[in-house]
Amino acid sequence: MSRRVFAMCLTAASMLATNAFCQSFLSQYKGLPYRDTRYQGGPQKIPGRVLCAYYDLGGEGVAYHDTDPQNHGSGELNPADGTYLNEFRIHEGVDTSYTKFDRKPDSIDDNPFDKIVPPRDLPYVGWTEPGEWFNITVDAAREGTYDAGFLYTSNRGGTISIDVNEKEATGPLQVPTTYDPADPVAWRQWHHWNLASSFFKIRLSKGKNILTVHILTGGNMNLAYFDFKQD
Ligand SMILES: [Ca+2]
Ligand SMILES: [Ca+2]
Repeated sequence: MSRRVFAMCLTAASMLATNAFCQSFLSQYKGLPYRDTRYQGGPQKIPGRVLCAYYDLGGEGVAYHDTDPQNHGSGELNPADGTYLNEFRIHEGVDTSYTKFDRKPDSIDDNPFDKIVPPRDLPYVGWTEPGEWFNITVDAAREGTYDAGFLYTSNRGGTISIDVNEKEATGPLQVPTTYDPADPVAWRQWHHWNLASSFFKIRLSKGKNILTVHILTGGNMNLAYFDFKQD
């Protein structure tokens, strides 16, 4: 066998191995696409908007890892009052809240220090710490590379990364800080929303893929959504 043919065989073998690895991960994964009384859309569609707060069902160690089992948003910052938004995923470890408009005396998420005004009543993942992660089952319309915009806040900067089917896909992604010393309200540094366009690109197979969002460094970020479009 010539060296070139041998190299081609090795490449083919490693592609087969990679494919087999993805298939075995997907067949063994116990998490399920998020659903509740309002959202019953199944795996989130790509191209399209993928909400972080709709991370998978399956609990700690399967669908996510969080630093503690409390949800510091639902039921804590947002008191349990029977409403959908205040009790959103209240018994899960991932910490979630939602964008609040028209609040007094200080505006919260519709504030003058937003780089972009986010959608109202949008659930998001907050209270993020290094080492935390969550999975999102998505459904890609076709095989190919997709470009993602990212709606977030980042009080102190930080890095995240994305895996596709348990394989690292992006490496560390620097999240630009949204800290603004001009804001006189200290706690509002957690609410300066920004849209990072073309934040990363990933390659997906047609159909079901599992995205894993890792908080690598920094924390203190609020993660709202990724807008995926075909690259
Ligand atoms: Ca928690
Ligand atoms: Ca957390």
